[in-house]
Amino acid sequence: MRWMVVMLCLALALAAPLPASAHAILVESTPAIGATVPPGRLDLRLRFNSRIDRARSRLTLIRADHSTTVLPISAEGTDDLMFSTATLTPGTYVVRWQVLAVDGHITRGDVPLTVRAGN
Ligand SMILES: [Cu+2]
Repeated sequence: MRWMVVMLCLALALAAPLPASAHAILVESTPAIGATVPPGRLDLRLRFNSRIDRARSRLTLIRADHSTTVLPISAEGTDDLMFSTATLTPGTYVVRWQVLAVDGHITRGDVPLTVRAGN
């Protein structure tokens, strides 16, 4: 009986998922990375592979002259999403995301965008 318990524990341990690399990776961006978009209001949507702590995450808009603006992160949607909006004039931009995943790891990355009239 005792042996059975040991075997069962071992089986469960082997079946358990690996100690997750659950830190957040960007899986979808709207607009897409490198996209060209028309000037005006931009609706930004970033989707990650895991839940994130939006209160401790950050979106920063970086302009070609290196000036930056912190973008507001909307509270709508599920915890794996970040929504924001910005009003953009023609030029090149980078949206830099930094997120805290539920596993406590911070990840960051860039979504470069070009804003151009009359695409
Ligand atoms: Cu992690």
